[in-house]
Amino acid sequence: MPVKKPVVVVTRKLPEAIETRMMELFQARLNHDDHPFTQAELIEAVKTADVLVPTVTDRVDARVLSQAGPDMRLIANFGTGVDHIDLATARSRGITVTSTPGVLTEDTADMTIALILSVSRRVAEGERVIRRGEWSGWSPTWMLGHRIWGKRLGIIGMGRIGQAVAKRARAFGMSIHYHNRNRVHEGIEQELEATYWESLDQMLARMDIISVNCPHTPGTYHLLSARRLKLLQRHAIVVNTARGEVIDENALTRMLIASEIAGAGLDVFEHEPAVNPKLLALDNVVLLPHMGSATIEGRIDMGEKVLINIKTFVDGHRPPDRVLEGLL
Ligand code: 8YV
Repeated sequence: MPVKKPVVVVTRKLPEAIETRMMELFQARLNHDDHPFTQAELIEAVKTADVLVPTVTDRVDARVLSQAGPDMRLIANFGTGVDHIDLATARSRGITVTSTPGVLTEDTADMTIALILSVSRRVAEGERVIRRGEWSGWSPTWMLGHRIWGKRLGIIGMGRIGQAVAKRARAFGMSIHYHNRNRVHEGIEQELEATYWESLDQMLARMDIISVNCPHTPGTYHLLSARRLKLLQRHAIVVNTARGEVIDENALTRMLIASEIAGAGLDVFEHEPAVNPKLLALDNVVLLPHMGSATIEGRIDMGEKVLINIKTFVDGHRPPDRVLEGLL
């Protein structure tokens, strides 16, 4: 007798190859028009499915999870960050949570460097000038940015992505500094010629460029608070490709308006998809709509990871990318 395939609800449209495989392997319910799920749709999904595949646009909170049906055993997140999932409630209900680490490291690091260059060398600003038809010709003292070669880069969060940023930044001639909960292995520090700062405050006060590469957790919420942002030098720039919540966005905006720091490159925001309107008016800011891992190769790799996590789980094995193991 054929075995019943598990019901898998996928909340957003995924690359075609992934969706096809999802249909072959599971009883998959796909989101053909790619609309973001409402809370009601999420509740309906966890009530009826065996597996939920959410993304960063879903708020899988306690209210949703408290209504999970008896078959809901796995949340196979499409993405690395899991701050949109209430892990404590998932744990209490015996639901395993997996993510997709590793496969978006290089793309996100690339985007971090793109933002560092864009802000320092005024790339987006220059492009806007041309599009507005305002370029009247070259001048030796016009549109001057800052050289990144020889600058100090302070990386907050020296995990996979932080290290990938450091490797690239070395090639661009920056010196590497970092703050992390734990000091990284000596060999890695040596390879990156990286300086560890136990005190984030001390590091912030001395850097030219800050890159946020840590996850958003209760411990990193507003890690760059108004007080800490004040420690930055006036010529410093801040780049964030991690999560908006790690920076007090209002405080950052106030400081940019007052020229208390020189610029910012933001791929993520505190209240996505809303962006503080005051940021839109600033020329010294480059804003991207959460595109850090947005490559077709990356999305397919993420999808493959989701498939592997689900398949191993439903086959009775421990999925490779467990964030949380349902212990019930
Ligand atoms: C993803 C991300 O695109 O993986 C993450 O944590 O921030 C993004 O790059 C998104 O989360 C997909 O859910």
